[in-house]
Amino acid sequence: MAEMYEHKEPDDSEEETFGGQRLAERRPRLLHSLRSLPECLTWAPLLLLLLLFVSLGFFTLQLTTLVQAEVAQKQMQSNLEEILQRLTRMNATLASTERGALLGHQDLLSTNGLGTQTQLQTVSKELAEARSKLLEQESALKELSERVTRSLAEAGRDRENIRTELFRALEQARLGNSSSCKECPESWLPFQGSCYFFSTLRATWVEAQQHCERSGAHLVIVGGLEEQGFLSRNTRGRGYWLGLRAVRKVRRIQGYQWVDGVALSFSHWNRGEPNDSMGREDCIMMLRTGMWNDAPCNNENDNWICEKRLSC
Ligand SMILES: [Ca+2]
Repeated sequence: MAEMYEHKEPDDSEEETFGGQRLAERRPRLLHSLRSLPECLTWAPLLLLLLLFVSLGFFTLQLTTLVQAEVAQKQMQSNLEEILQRLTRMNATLASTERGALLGHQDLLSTNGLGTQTQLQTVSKELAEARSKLLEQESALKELSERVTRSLAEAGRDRENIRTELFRALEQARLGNSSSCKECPESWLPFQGSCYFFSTLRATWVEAQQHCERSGAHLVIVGGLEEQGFLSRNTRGRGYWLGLRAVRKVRRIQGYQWVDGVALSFSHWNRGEPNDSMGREDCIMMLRTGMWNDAPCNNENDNWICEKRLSC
C-alpha cells in the first residue's frame, strides 16, 4: 500500500503527458521551445538593440541616398543651366550672324534697287526724249502733209484756171470756126469753160454734194468776182449751197475751205456774216441776193449749184 500512496514527486514525465502519451514523445521541439522560453526572454533586449541598429543603419542609408540624390539633382540643374546658357549664347551668335547676313542682303538689294532705279530713270528720260522727238516729227509731218495737200489743191486749181484760159482762147477762135469742146448737158448753164446746174429741189449740204458727184460735178467753187456775178444773176430768188465749208478745231473755226481742198481767198460775205450762230454754222450758202451766209449743214431749206469743167 505504501507503494500505492507513495508520493510521487512531480515528475517531468507526468507533467509532460498529453492524452495519455508523453509530450516528449509527441512534440519534442515544442517541448524544447517551452524549455528555452526563459532563455529567449534573456535574448530579447539584444534582439531589440540589433533591430535598432539595423533600423538606424537603414535610416542612415536612406539619408545618404537622399543627400546623394539631392547633390545629383543640383548637379543636373547646374548642368542644365550651363547648357541653357550655352544655347542662349549660341542663339545670340546665330541671330547676330543671320542679322548680319540679312543686312548684307538688304544692302545688296538696296544697291541693286538703286541701280535699277537709276536705269529706269535713264530709260524713262530717254523714252520721254524719244516721245518728244516723235511728237515733233509728227507735228512736222502733219504740217508738211497739210502744205502738200494745199499745194496739190492749189496746183489743181491752177490747172483748172489754165483750162479756163484755154477755153476762152478757144471760144475766141470759135467765133470763126466750129468748136471741138463739148457742150454743157441740158439744163446746165455754161460760163467760162464750166457748166452750172441750179437745182430746183432742196437738200442738206452733204446730200447736195452727193447729187453733184453723181453728175460728175461738185458743189460750185467761186473763183472770183466774174463767176460770182454770173451766179448772182441766176439765183431766181432762191438760196443755194456752195462748195465751201468751215475748218473747225476744238469748237473753233480755223478758216474755210473749198471742196477741192483750196483755202478760201475770194469771198462775198453778206453783212455780219459769217457769224457761226450757235456755234454750228459750218456750211456756206448763197442768199437770193448772191451774198454769202454760213448756216447749219443739215439745213434743208436751200437748193444747190453744181459745177463741172467743160472738156475740149
Ligand atoms: Ca450765218
